[in-house]
Amino acid sequence: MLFRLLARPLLAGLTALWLLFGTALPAWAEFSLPPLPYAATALEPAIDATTMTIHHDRHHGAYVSNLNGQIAANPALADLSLDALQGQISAFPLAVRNNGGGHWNHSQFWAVLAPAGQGGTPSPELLAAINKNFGSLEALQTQFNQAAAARFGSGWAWLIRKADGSLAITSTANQDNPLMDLPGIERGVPLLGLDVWEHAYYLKYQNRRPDYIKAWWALVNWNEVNGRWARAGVGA
Ligand code: MN3
Repeated sequence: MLFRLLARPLLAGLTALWLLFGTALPAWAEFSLPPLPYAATALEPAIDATTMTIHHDRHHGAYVSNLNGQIAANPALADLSLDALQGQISAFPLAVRNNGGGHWNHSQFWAVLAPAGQGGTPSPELLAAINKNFGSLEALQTQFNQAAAARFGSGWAWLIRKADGSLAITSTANQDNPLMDLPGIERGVPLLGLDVWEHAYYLKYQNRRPDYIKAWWALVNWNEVNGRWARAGVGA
């Protein structure tokens, strides 16, 4: 009699727990789209609000949902952070590489930008490294712009900190990035990455990629880049 009295609430309790954890567990492991850290209009006029909204909500949003769509077929994804995934990307199929890279790259892209005049300047430590490796900030920008303009088709230009502590400029195709363990990629910790996919600029600049690159420099969030530089050497 006692068992019969307890059985029903016990079963109900277990069912509730199963509903709670059984459905919540996959959700914890999923990747999520970070909100823009500023209004979509905040980077105007260099980057217009329509481009920002479509780029963030639809393009970045699609990388996140497509990456989550790969978890069932690649359960190891559920145990990896987005950062850790990049360094193990060669173990996964192309869809994970494209969408996992797209998610990482765009998450950094929003973070390294700020409204014009609000991004600060390179820290004395970073500027010393820039001067040592490139001669000047202007020389870095010239080399970066060349890498961004010369990337054929879709991809990214990057300022990276290499394992030996030096700075370098490199570029990657599609949604690859310098963290990926792939042949042909110059590896390092990305400090600043520029999206040169046409979806990043075409509405306003059409085929004038160099004009977009030039305008973009005014939006660089050096405060964020300084932090990435400071953290990149830790434990290296
Ligand atoms: Mn993009």
